[in-house]
Amino acid sequence: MKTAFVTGITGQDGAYLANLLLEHGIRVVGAVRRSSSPQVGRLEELGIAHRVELIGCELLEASNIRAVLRGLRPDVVFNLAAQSFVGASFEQPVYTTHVNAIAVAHLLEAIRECCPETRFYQASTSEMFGHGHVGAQNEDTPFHPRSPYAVSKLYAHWMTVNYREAYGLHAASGILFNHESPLRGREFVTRKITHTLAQIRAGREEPLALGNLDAKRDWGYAPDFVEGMWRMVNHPQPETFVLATGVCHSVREFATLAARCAGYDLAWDSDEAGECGRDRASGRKLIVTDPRFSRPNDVHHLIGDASRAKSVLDWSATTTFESLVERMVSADVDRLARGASAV
Ligand code: NAP
Ligand code: F7E
Repeated sequence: MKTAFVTGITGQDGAYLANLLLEHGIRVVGAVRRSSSPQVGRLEELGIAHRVELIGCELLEASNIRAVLRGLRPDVVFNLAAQSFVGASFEQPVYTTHVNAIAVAHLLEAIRECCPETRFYQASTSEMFGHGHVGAQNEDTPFHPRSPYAVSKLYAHWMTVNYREAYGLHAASGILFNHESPLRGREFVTRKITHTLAQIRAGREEPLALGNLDAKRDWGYAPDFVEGMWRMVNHPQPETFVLATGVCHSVREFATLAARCAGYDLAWDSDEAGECGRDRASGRKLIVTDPRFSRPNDVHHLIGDASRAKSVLDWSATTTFESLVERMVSADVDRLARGASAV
């Protein structure tokens, strides 16, 4: 492979994937949407902003995608761009559908027409499984999406499978469980917790407000997961793979451990305002619950079974939950100490 075209390059996975591709000696061209100043903070934090070529490409504009692919003829397209926040998809279901679903149809059509040899990776998600499953979810688990985000991603997943089956495109779909890192967006619960606790440690008085503390997720480390994407596009057959750690924890457990890493021993109790987490030493309320951060529908429990990725791709997650939380807290504490702006 010589040239990779990556949509969503400015996001968490886009930055780590670009880094990995560059390490493999691949030319990385990233799609950015129209803006007077693209968000290159993550690429800068990894020290690769100057090595990545950015190109304007509007994913809702079929002619724009075709023109870019015709000019570039990439060996592989990684479609990572998305309105990726599940909570926002309840407020903006149609916009989410356009970006996460319709744009994928445009991309697949453009590849079929302009460069059918190009390999394609679609960023699918464990959210497609939704709820109601006993045991861990794998490639054979039925889908039951519980948000406009999950529904839009399910459309894109099936389109990817269809273009593989109908036209023989090398179109892979990675069903990835939650993966986090110091470059995770600050609205997602893990980073919201680590960033806010670091701020509290540095003097913030306002407590951290969270929604559903009982939700459980299978949280892995993003750099492990982009390695899995790379292996999928290099696998001779285009297939669907689940990537996960196989271990799950609740939001409450994540927050408790993150607080410990930030120097607080949390005790949970409830008062008239709801459940809260207090620092045992001072009695100070560090975490409160706020219904504004709950969703009309939540997915309560997700845990993945990545044994197929292990046996076919020799992929497995290498970073433990404890090490992930520790890394995220120390990165946020360190950024604040240095006065660096948070990505
Ligand atoms: P992220 O940090 O939210 O990044 C999303 C990327 O999509 C950003 O580069 C963003 O560009 C771009 N984007 C958003 N709306 C767009 C639009 N209308 N047009 C063009 N680009 C747009 O997401 P991530 O965590 O890296 O996830 C990457 C992909 O994997 C997403 O498709 C996500 O749905 C999927 N996924 C993520 C996880 C996870 O746990 N992280 C798990 C499963 C699947 P701007 O910088 O311009 O906003
Ligand atoms: O929520 C609960 C929330 O927003 C995790 C995206 O990358 O992973 C991500 O989706 C859980 C949910 O991630 C707050 O209700 C409690 O149950 O961090 P999240 P997500 O919804 O799992 C999947 C795999 C993707 O594909 C998505 O693109 O935490 N929760 N309190 C909260 N969540 C947020 N954001 N904020 C809270 O205050």
